[in-house]
Amino acid sequence: MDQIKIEHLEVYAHHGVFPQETEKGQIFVIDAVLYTELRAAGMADELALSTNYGEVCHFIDDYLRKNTFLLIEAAAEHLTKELLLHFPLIKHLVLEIRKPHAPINLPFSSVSVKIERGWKKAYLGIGSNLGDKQALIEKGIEGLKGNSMIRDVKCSKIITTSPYGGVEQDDFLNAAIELKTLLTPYELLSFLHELEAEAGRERKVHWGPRTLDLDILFYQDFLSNDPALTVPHPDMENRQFVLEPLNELCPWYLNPVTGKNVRQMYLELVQNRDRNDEQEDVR
Ligand code: A4P
Ligand code: MG
Repeated sequence: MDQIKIEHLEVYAHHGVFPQETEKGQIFVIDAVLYTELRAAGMADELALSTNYGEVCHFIDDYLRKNTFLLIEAAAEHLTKELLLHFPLIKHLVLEIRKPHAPINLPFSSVSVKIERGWKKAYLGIGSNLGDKQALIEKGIEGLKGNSMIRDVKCSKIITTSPYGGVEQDDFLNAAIELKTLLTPYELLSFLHELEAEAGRERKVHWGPRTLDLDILFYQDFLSNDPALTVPHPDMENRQFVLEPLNELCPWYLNPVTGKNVRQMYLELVQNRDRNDEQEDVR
């Protein structure tokens, strides 16, 4: 992806673990690489289509002078988050904060931290089969949209589905959601649990009735087989209530584990179901 680079920006600020560092202050040196699309701005010769590097430099200077952190790790973490929230065309960035006058009492040229952060695309499944299902799903989606660390939320059609998994229960409403987020996979999961709790979710029966269920189906290129967070969702290939709405949002999205795209998984599931129905009819 295209880049805008900022090199050796000097900021006089007050970060550090020692009292003299926060009282007296010192020079910090910042390098940043901003990943963004520059084609449109380049073709039109139009600043409004790009990110103004002057504004970014002043934003960094202002933020690091007005806030005080013990660690440059914290300064970098918070600053990258604020930059990604404030400048919408920056997709991800690499930021290095150097401290050439750190109180080490040994000869050295600089110490630094360097981090890379950015917006990640994720797909969720959402479902409800208890209470005012439609209102609960809509409230869940509003909850996602209300989190500043989540943006570009798109929802598929909401469909009615028969219960899957063998528990006798009411029909579900299901949908799939696409979003971009600055939350890590585990932070996203914990936010989804908050939304489920707000919807009055009680965990009584495994695969049983629920006011709101939010599952992470895919999260960028993240792979995990941790039982607390398994991604991609391991049973998605068998679930029409997941694949049908997901197929509406991202038919060509590849499951990184099986190499199959969503459309292929969906068609195979429907074909198997039809074949089984025909065999049942013959018997
Ligand atoms: N967990 C692990 N991986 C994930 C992930 N990718 N996303 C853990 C979200 N959570 C994940 O989930 C149990 C634990 O799974 C969580 O603590 C989390 O850390 P839960 O929501 O508490 O319990 P559950 O929902 O009863 O179990 P499970 O296995 O998550 O069930 P599913 O997969 O959510 O399926 N039929 C229709 N038609 N429509 C439905 O929506 N849903 C289910 C439940 C059954 N049948 C259905 C539907
Ligand atoms: Mg669940």
